[in-house]
Amino acid sequence: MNRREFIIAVVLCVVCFVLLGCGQELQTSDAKRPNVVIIYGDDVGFGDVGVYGAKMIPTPNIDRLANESLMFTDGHCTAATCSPSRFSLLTGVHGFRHNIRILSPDAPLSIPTDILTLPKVFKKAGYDTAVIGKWHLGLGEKGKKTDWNGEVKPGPLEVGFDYSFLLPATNDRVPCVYLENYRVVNLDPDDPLYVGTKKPDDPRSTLYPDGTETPEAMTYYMNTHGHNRSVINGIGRIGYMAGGKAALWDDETMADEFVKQAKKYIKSHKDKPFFLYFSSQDIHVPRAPHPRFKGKSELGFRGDAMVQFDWSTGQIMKMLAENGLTENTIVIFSSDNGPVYDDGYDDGTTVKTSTADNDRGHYGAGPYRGGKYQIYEGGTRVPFLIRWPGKIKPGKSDALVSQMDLVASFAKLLDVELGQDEARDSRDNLKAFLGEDQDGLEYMIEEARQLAIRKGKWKYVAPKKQKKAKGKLSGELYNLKDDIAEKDNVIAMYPERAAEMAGLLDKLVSDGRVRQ
Ligand code: NG6
Ligand code: CA
Repeated sequence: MNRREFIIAVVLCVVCFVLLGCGQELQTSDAKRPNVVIIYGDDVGFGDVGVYGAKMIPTPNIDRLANESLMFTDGHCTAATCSPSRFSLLTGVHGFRHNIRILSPDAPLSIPTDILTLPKVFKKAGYDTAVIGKWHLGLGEKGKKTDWNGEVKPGPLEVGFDYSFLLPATNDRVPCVYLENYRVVNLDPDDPLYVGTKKPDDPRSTLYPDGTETPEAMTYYMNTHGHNRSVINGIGRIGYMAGGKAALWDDETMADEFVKQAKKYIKSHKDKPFFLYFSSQDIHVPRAPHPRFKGKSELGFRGDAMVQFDWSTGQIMKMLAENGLTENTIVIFSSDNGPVYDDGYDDGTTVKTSTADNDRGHYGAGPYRGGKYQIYEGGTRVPFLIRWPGKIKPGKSDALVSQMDLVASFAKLLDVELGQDEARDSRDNLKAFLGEDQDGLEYMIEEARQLAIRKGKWKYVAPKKQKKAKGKLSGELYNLKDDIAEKDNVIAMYPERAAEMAGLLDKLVSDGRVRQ
């Protein structure tokens, strides 16, 4: 080899070395960036899943997922109703700080577009992000009428998602159409869509029966108190809608539609890290499972909808496997709030969520008190599973964990820096999520129409409005270690403990942040 050849050989070696090195670095950073899929149920209670105690609803797919997951027994959504709960899941900020209540059908986008969100954390780490399913966080600009016939925005795409395929509000609210990114799917411009709380009168649009005037239009099943405005597909809904006939969803194939969309998304993103927030409408009212699930539980529509949700979960797991993504995907399974009985729809559900008045042997909230809307454990303690093959050892964890902390914990996992004022109620609880810490949070706020705080074995429930009569503290105090069903309010026995808990809650509220 002459000198020139020698130099070329050395240069080639260096180039190869650098290229190989870079390749390796890319590989390691990709391995450090697992896909993340959140499979989210609507109103699925702690006791609605087989592994958590359900006997009358078969959930083989979720049970299989649970056997491969870390299964939390004290895992919480952030509030006992949907909009505040999802707001916090996606922002890491308590709903009460932004006055988030259950949103109306035509509510504007509730998440400020200039704050950090869970999908934005993923975007910062180079992920592609998508939401498929229920949204219920509002769409459109505050103070402006949303143009359902044009571009519906701002929405998910303004808060960090690259793609969205939505059920805009809830399945018991208008509009009963799907929204893909900014557009209503299959909308006929000659049949303009109206969405609102007042009766529509545009003569160009299809009108739907008003259930308060023509209850006989509600042929699917009868419904009452506020659910009987626009009757669509034989089911009364909250709010008024006109037009959009060609775009109407079919309630019985909604699960199939979301699964189909998720399948498409996973397949087309299998070569790049992605975050998919798969948000099922099951098992929220009106429960209208596909006929193939009818009678598959012993509990009527509610149980059958849960069987359908179990099927959806199984389909997602299958899609991941078929695309070779099982190993490098974190799957989180949970729910947005605790269980509820018929919620205004006469759907024959005979299951009550309170442990006191159950009459068929199914406990939607498992051994816990209350359910959806309520401050007791049944309101926010929900099924919570995390699977990450090879990284998270399957088993059970009693650590206290909250969906609130996913923002900060994923930021930690993905080396994304959190500003001091970003996601300020979200704490890094990664070790508990990975099964490396058996205790989890030292304390945690629970949110319903009132607030509560958990710390160790104690739970203090603040009254809806703090009444400090003659210096005496009101509210409730429970010792969850001895009394998981919150039957005995022991505030009179432990006034100092209650005062300490109330003080901590007050401080966290007035500080405007939970993360220190
Ligand atoms: C309530 C509805 C209920 C449900 C809930 C929202 C009535 C009487 N009840 O106001 O049916 O839609 O809002 O549920 O209108 S959630 O899971 O999205 O929070
Ligand atoms: Ca819900």
